[in-house]
Amino acid sequence: MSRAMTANTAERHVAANPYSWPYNGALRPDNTALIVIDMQTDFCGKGGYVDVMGYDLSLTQAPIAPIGRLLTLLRRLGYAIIHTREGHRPDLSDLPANKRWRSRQIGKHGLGIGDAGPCGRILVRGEPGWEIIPELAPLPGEVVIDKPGKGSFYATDLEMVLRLRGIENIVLAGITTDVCVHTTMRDANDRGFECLLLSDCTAATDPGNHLAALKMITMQGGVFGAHAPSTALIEALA
Ligand code: C5J
Repeated sequence: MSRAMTANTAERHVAANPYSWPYNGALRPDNTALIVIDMQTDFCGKGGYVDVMGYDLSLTQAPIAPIGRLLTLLRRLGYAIIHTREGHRPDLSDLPANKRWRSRQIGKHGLGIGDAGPCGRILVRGEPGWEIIPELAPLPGEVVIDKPGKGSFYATDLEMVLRLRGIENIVLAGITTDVCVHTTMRDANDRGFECLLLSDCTAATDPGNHLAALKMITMQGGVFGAHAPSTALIEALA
């Protein structure tokens, strides 16, 4: 068999928008990681931050089941799984004053980040609301990145973890599409990672924002990468 034929048979592509992802067909467990972003009670659980702000919880809960199915498959196939949690130190020394002020401008009770809510202090590390929901809890050995900002690279060691594992491709899941997921995708793209955002494994607190975030990805030939439903990824891995 020629070298070209060997390379072709090893290629895998996901039917994604706006191109078959990854661009080079090099989709393997040793070079690809799934990052599950901020599936915390504060963003999708009763009494958490999103609930306190008055948004429709069913929106951010919708990705739970598809992410669960994907985790089962990718764990079995040996893909790297990384989880993130947005949150701040209990003394709030890493919480910018403007972030706290803005977080208190919405919702009936004026509660914001750092304040005591139904699930403990909102987005504070160690509090019940800050925990990843039990359905999607990390398994022992899976990396968990604690981040004080929206992007998963800012003030974390995520890039070091990815580089040390030889990761080239990043599959993005989690909430919210238009905030932490998009920021992470953009930052990963700038660092040279090949990114795929899973449209049914992500959600926003506004359905229009979710769709807009997907559309943005498709501009300029895939300006930040590509997006696809998780079924397309599952099919490519079959
Ligand atoms: C937000 C996030 N929306 N995980 N965080 O504040 O998207």
